[in-house]
Amino acid sequence: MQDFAPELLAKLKSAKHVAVLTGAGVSAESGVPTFRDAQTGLWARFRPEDLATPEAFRRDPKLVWDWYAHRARAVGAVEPNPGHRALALMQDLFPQFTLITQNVDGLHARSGSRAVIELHGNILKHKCMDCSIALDLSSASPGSPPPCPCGKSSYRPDVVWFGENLPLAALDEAKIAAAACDVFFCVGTSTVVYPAAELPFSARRHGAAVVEVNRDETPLTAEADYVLRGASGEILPALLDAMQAKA
Ligand code: BJW
Repeated sequence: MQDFAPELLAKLKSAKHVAVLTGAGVSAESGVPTFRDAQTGLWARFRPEDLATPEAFRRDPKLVWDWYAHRARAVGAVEPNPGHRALALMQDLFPQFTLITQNVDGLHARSGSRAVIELHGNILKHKCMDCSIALDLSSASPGSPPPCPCGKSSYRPDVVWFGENLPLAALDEAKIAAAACDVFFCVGTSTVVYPAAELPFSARRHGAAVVEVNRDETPLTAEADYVLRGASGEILPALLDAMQAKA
């Protein structure tokens, strides 16, 4: 069994509120590509300016729609991994537990996590580019994006692109959790995309112990109270076991 710092286990045992921020790394072991990993990340193969900005969608809606339709299909074909499942089990171990994700893949909810705060939207949902009305599409087919009944624009994936504001209620809830929690986990994120990247630093300023779970170093590493180096699909289940062994 992996060794965890006894002080970390003691903090978790007495914690009233645990908050977790996840990023693409938590879904990597399910087969969902990350964004910034050097060989396999999406941004190693595609330019975000061409695909993940409102300007890109206005310039070439079909290209962007097809790219997201392809990714949505791929997400539908994978399963949550042991990291997702450990987080779903953790939610019942604390009086308050807040799961905040930057991921758009819906895998936390599929593994049983409740009330997931999705900061960057959900790739399986769609809304109008102009009036923001939600569209119920069971799956997006490649082709041109369907027109919205408002007549002003077409549907788009309900994700947050660069230069766009995050959903206000979700961001507020995440900020409140970061300021109020006793322990803040940052799992599988490069911690470079704002405003999500600010949350662990805010948690630390408000007195939380910050735990980073990541295969690699990030801008948070030097500031984290505990660094658990490795794959989240291995570390989180091991941590859960260690917490339950201590209980
Ligand atoms: C593992 C692992 C394993 C791998 N186990 N670990 C302040 C300063 C500077 C810039 C800005 C700022 N404020 C705003 C900005 C601009 C911009 C920004 O942050 N840019 C920076 C990149 C420089 N932010 C925005 O535009 C945001 N909007 C905003 O702030 O609005 C107000 C505003 C507007 C205009 C100007 C200023 C302010 C919106 C950001 C939207 C991000 N959207 C995306 C795409 C979503 C849709 C889609 O899926 O296509 O969100 S980009 C992409 O990055 C995606 C992710 O959610 C996000 C974060 O990536 P994540 O999850 O961290 O993935 P990776 O790949 O980066 O990292 C994976 C990590 O996992 C690595 O560390 C690996 O080591 C690790 N790992 N396997 C454990 N098995």
